[in-house]
Amino acid sequence: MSITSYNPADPADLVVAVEAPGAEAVRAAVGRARAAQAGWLAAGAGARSAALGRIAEAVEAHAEELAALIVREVGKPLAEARGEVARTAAIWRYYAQAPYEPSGAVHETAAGPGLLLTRRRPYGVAGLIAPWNFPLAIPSWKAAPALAVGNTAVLKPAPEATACALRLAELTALASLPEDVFTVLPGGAEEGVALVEAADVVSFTGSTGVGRAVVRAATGRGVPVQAELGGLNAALVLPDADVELAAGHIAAAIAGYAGQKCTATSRVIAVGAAYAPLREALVKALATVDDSVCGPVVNEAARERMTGAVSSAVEAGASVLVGGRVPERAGWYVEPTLLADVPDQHPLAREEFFGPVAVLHAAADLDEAIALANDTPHSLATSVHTRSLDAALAAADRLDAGMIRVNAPSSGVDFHLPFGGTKGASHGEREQGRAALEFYTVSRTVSVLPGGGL
Ligand code: UN1
Repeated sequence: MSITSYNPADPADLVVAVEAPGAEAVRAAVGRARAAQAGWLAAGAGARSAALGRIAEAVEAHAEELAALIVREVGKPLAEARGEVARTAAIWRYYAQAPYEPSGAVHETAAGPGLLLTRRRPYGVAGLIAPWNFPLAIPSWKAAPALAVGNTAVLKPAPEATACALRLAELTALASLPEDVFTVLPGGAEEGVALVEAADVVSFTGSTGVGRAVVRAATGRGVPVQAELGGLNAALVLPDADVELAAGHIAAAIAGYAGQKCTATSRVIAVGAAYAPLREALVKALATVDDSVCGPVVNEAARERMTGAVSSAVEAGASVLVGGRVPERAGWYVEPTLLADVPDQHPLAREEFFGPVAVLHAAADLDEAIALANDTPHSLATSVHTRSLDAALAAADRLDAGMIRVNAPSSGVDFHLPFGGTKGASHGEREQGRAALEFYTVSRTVSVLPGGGL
């Protein structure tokens, strides 16, 4: 089987074609990574810190080339692609400091002299499965913390982002990362399954269905696993909000990179008198979104799924406030679209579609808005737009979401803070920030008692 990726803006442009290596090659790569792990850990904090810092420098030195590759391979608009490259360098630089972080604590004994210590140790080989929508940042925010604390890592990228992942591996080699410390193996389902069956700790980002299977497989082996799955994210707009500002943020969260972020907004909930002005401002903002913000969706199947859901919602009684057509041009483009009156149980109101489409709801008051926002199986990021500190704090308290962003788009992530959702959106320990360092290590308790404790 061969793994191919095509340019979403120009589907005739083949970006890369490689033979899928197969399950045996995955097991062999994990074996080499396992053999390399002891040396990588023993090299010490200084060597690991320096290597991660050099990767940050290599990413920065190739920034424009990497941004162009992201644009070509996964259709991300250039400004966002540049942002992702900058974020990628920042992630490696941030985790370059992590090897020097304390790895445990000293405790008092319950009785008598002695030294009680906790010390966090790496598991061995981290198996990483990454999606295509952040083709450098997500592999990096999984790999960098894993490596910082002394694991080695094997990454299986999404087929659609194969070239970006292979380039990242080349840059780590250019940065003199020792061999077999970070391996990229392109592949599909067979390679993914083999990796989950062989790794010592597993981190997955992708669809809910595949993610659940990964969690089951890793848990069945007794291996720690984290999974970032779908998000169905709401934006709440209160009557006191600056409507123009809110509409700008929300339009960016709906249509930025064609809505292909697990943090994108797909449900807009207008409270009371906010409804009419917000609808008008949002229609205007979405109508003026262009290719520099939205771009194509990743492939034909993604476009068919999105446009099919929109027409079925319209057949079920929804009205199109803006967008809704398929542009007549090459590439997998979908118009930024806002719908109203989508029946509650329609898939567009309940499932993640990964397209620049959102549904507008009305709520009588903040309570109803929060109830509507919480009525979803995947709560990742919710934005709240208001000038009232009380309302913002009440919403932050009562919204059932992993991330609550006040007067900001639901998308956009602080790479040094924990990242993840509630309910079906995430499984296991948070990604990013210090949480990731915990995830990739296990605590050991060491008791040192003088004289054998006698
Ligand atoms: C962002 O909003 O900048 O797969 C990042 C995703 C998320 C990352 C979102 N894990 O879309």
